[in-house]
Order: sequence, then structure tokens, then C-alpha cells
Amino acid sequence: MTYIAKPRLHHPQLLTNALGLNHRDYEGAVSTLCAGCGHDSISGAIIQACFELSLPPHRVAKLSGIGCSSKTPTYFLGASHGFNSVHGRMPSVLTGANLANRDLIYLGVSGDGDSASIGLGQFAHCIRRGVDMLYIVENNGVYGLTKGQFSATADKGSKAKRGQVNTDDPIDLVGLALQLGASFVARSFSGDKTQLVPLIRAAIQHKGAAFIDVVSPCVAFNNHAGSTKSFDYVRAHNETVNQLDFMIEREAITTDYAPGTVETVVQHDGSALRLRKLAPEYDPHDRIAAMTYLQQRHAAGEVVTGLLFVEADHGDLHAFLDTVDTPLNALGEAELSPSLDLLDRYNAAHR
Ligand SMILES: Cc1ncc(C[n+]2csc(CCOP(=O)(O)OP(=O)(O)O)c2C)c(N)n1
Ligand code: SF4
Ligand SMILES: [Mg+2]
Repeated sequence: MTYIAKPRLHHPQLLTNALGLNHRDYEGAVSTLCAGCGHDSISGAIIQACFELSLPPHRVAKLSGIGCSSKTPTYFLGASHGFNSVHGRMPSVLTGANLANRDLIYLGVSGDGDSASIGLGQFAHCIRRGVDMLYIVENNGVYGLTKGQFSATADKGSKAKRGQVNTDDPIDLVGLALQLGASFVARSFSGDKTQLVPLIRAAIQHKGAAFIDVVSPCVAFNNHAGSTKSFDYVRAHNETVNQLDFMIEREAITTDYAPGTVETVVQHDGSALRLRKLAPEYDPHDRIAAMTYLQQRHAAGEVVTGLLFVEADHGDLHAFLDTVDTPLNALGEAELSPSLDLLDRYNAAHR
């Protein structure tokens, strides 16, 4: 239960990271989600990624909307800043927080209903503005919290638990994120932590709008035959275009790969993405080709996963607005109040 804190006791020899913290230091309260819910696996992947990156928990701000998915920030990073906003409104709250304090690491957690239905406009503007964040959608194709109605990401022709057929075309948030200018776009599966953890690590280190759509089966309402968001369907139709290894600057690149199958992408902070190409024709630097490829594979019933697009030096909202390096919330009266002389000269320049 959310109100029951986890006992602080742990094995004295738990692995510690560069900050001397162990895995438990990145956990949150006990989850109240259904046993087997994909969202809990994503929380586990976030905990693992933040532990491996040695992130100081107090430097992270986690924000969400409303839904089972949006409840999950309570279950990880218990020592971080958290804000559970209104349904579909997480992106504007996150944008405001990021503008006020550019020094925190922003993690937006949302659901397919939260982002593709009521919050679609908010999602779109946050992505196109290039807010520096990792935006995760835990995508189960239904409104889990309100008992399993189809959401806007449910595939046309897919079946609800009681047999109704969805007649609407789906919204593909990955396709939208690509079209709207996100500079890091990936899709993964809650049942594949080997793929998901490095993607989360790389996306957190990425400067700019990073988006990961994680297919995350709802075991209560959308895990039956006829669903395209079930564990069985995704396992059978997963087409992984590449496999990612992610190294922060201080880590040595140790993995050996056959030449020609691997590409290294260096990000602005010196961290390196090593991409092992599984679909040699797939180019994660070509935004338009990526959109075409995704649509073609979707039409064939495949779920394309991996790092789908990356532009390491795209920049972020603060770069576009040319804001000062000091977080706005740390500016004092002296910086915020121009002298009379400066004000006169500024006004004169506009006459
Ligand atoms: C303004 C408003 N409208 C409707 C609701 C009811 N509501 C709560 S959660 C939800 C859908 C959540 O779906 P999703 O974001 O996919 O999360 P999931 O539970 O599937 O993880 C809805 C419609 C609400 N809380 N607020
Ligand atoms: S209703 Fe579905 S999404 Fe919500 S906790 Fe249960 S399995 Fe997860
Ligand atoms: Mg949902």
C-alpha cells in the first residue's frame, strides 16, 4: 500500500554506485498496481537506470498526470521531487518547472490515455518546444484506471476484453514525436528490461526532448487474444531495429562488435551510444525515413522497437530561447531589476 513505507533494512553487501547509494535508495513506496502490470516493470527499469547513472535523487523531478501509469512515480525515486498533476496536463507543468529551474533532471511519466487522448495537445507542444526531459508513455492501449475503455493508441480492429472491436484508427505517439521534432525517439516493451534500461539511461543523458513509448500490457483489461498490446502479441510481433549500449563519459567502452555492425553516437556531454544494427537498412538519423519505416511495419502488424531516431546536437528549449545559464529561480533582485540607466537606453532603442 502506498501509505506503507518499505522497511529500510537491506543486505549489507548490496552493490553501491559512484555516489555510494544502493538500488534501494532509488526505490519508492510499495506499488498498489495489479500484480503483473507492465507499469511496475517500467518503474523497475527506471530505478535500475538511475542507479547505474549514479543520479543524485534530489536532482530529479518526476511529474505525471492521472492514470495507473501516472501513479507510478510514487513507486520509484522516493527521495526525488514529485508532482502528480491533472489528467493530461503533465507536459505544461513540466515545461514551467523546467523553465524556472533548468538544473534539474526532468522525468515525465504518462499513459496513452493521458497523452494521446485528453493530453494530446499538451504532448504535442511540449515535444515541439524541445523541453529537456525524458517523456515516457506507458502504453497499454486502454484507460486502465477507469476499467479498460479503448484509448486513442488502440489499434483498429483490436478486440476489448468483452469482444467489442475498436473501429477507430490509432494515434502513434512515436510517429507524432518524430513529426513534431523530438530529438530522441524510442519504443520499447515493459517485458524487455535488457532493451529498456539502456534506452532510459541514454534518454536521460540526452539534451532536448527525449520520448520513449513503452508498450506495457494491462493484465486486468488488455492482455487477451485479439489485443495488440498483450504480452503474447508484442513478443510475437516485436521487430527490434537495433540494440543499444550506453556509456557515460567515465565508463570505458569494452564491448567488442564485428566491424560494420556498430555505430557510435557521441552526445553533447561526451556520453556515447553504441548502436548494434539488427535491421541494417534502418537509419536512426533520418527522421522522414524512420516515419515511413514505422508506418510500413505497423501496416504489416509489427511493433518496431529500439532507438528509432537520435539527433545528438539538436538543442533544447533554453538554447532556443537563449536564456541565461543560471536557473531563473536562482536569479536575485540585482539581476532581475535593471538600473534606470539601462532601462532608459533599452526604451530609447525601441523609439
Ligand atoms: C479531466 C478528467 N477526465 C477524466 C478523468 C478520468 N480518468 C482517470 S484516469 C483516465 C485514463 C487513464 O488512462 P491512461 O493514461 O492510459 O493510464 P492507465 O491507467 O492505462 O495507465 C481517465 C479517463 C479524470 N481523472 N480527469
Ligand atoms: S488496471 Fe491495468 S494498468 Fe491499471 S494497475 Fe491493473 S494491470 Fe496495471
Ligand atoms: Mg493506458
